[in-house]
Amino acid sequence: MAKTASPGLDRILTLELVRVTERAAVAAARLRGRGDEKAADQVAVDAMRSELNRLPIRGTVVIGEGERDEAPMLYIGEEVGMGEGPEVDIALDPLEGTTICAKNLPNSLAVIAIAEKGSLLYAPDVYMDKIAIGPGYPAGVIDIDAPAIENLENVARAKGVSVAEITACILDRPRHARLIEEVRSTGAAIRLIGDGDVAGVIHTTDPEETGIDIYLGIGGAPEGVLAAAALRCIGGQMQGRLQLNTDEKVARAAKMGISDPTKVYQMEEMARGDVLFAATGVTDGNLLAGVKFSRDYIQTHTIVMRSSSLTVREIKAKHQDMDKF
Ligand code: VTB
Repeated sequence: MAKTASPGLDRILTLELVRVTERAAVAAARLRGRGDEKAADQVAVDAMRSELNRLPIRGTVVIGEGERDEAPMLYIGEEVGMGEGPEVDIALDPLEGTTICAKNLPNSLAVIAIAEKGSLLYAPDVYMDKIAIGPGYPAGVIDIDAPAIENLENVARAKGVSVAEITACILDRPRHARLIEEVRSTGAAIRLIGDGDVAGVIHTTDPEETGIDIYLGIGGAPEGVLAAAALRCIGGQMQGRLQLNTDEKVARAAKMGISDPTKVYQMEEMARGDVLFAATGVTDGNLLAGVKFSRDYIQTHTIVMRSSSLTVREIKAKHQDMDKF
């Protein structure tokens, strides 16, 4: 009988990913609000790694905790998984928003994306300029090279509202002073976030729920690839440009195969082919609830999705085998 194999990654992996981010999120959540970013990150890394190593994959971390010499675990190039099964690229951030978690503020997440080998942008840990919107817009509404005013006007027009009804999400950083001024001059509103721009980009996919229409500004490049992977699965548009503003950064990027330091990457160039993405809330957020600890169980809230089918699942899980966490 003919096999009805689905193209791309084995879809069974989709649900397996949930366990990976759930476990990292629970570990980090135990350290919410303790003011210790490093400790929260470390427990999330340990938990994610041990769960990843139970997956039937031959995985390579391509976006991880850092270069091999600066990250003892989940470093870029580390091989994870059981060592059998498909060869995959992995982008991960066991605790996206370490400071948010340490302060117990909204929207810290445990996130992971898996793609076929060679399908994710091998981005160095530098900054990336980003622009993103959610699904439902015609192609070409955003352009990273256009002034923010133009992008906001185009998004408002396509949405059928005035610019004053648009909200942009921007990282609260001194480097964004001019951008913030420009956006405000249009009458648009801004959600200034302290950290967590993976969540910021994902939030553009559900403006009614999150109040965010567009993501703008400069954040981490690894977070850019993770956000692009997520948008590939929900739909939306995103562009990114690495900020390779020193010779040293240009050289580092070149080592990772990036020959044009000023290239604008489209979402599909940052995460190609079949992509799986999962995120579990660590602290409460606009789209995902944080981990809840009660006497008899631990509750987690995860979003898990796959680009080839554009299926988005939300999984609320009650874990009663608490000693395992
Ligand atoms: C953002 C944010 C992350 O890094 O990417 C940011 O989303 C960029 O770096 O949560 P700066 O903090 O230097 O601006 C994080 O804050 C941490 O990785």
